[in-house]
Amino acid sequence: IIGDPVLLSTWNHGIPANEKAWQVLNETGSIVDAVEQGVRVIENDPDNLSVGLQGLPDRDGIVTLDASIMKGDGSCGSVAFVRQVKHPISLARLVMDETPHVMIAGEGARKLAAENGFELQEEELSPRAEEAYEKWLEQSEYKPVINIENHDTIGMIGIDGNGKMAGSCTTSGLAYKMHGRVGDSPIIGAGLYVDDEVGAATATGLGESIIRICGSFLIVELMRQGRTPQEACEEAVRRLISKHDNVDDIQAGFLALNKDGEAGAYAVQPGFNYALHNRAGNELVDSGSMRS
Ligand code: SD4
Repeated sequence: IIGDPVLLSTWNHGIPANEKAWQVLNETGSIVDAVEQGVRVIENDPDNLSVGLQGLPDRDGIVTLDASIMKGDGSCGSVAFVRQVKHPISLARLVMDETPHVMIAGEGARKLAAENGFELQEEELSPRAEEAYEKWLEQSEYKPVINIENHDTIGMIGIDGNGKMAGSCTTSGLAYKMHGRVGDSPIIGAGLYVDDEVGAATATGLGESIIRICGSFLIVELMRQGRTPQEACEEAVRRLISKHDNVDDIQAGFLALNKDGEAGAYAVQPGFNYALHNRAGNELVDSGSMRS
């Protein structure tokens, strides 16, 4: 035994996701099963407007999902711009475990799901998404509102008691995005990165800003060079801000966990929180931010 298990998940819904993941880790001993099953709870949550098929649609009124999963040995899988698949995280797992590829997108991902017995849903907006979309159509203006429209992607990273790490990330992406837009969540190194030798990181917020700096990979590499998880997250936020003329309308938040089970978190704007589960319990923590 190297240490105690730790799970970190983005936002309030990190609490139920961690709860499930902790239970799965206890039952199966598998950290990758834990992070997959944990975020599935949120993919199933009818109230979540940023994860799963009940999420907000793109500007054409279509819900398209992105997800990724990674193990600390470097294995990874992801799906992007996929329609109708209820559990994209499990499809990402299938890409990792059963195909020679890392990333499958669009119609190919939906076909892969259908061929492997995944539940596909009729394309229909959830009542809450429908209502929000109708309202958006009145102006059809794309102005992301930080911490409201772009809130609630779930990213989870964890370590088991033997030093094995894994992470997962799943989202319906930015509300009212252009059809075909892919965010950071399914891009290995942007929305998620895990390396057993060092640690893990995941991201939430404006995907475009996270992709620019390879946010999650950057954080893991900074930890490799000796930064604490907290220092690494703060440096990533600094880097992100330095690549934009103006971050007034940009929110992005990062979570990091090192192989000693130490956690860190930081965001551009106030309002980012996460759930941390260890042997002591499962609690919500407010992250610090560069802006006040
Ligand atoms: C994206 N990063 O598609 C996602 C959105 C998000 O909380 O994190 N929402 O850009």
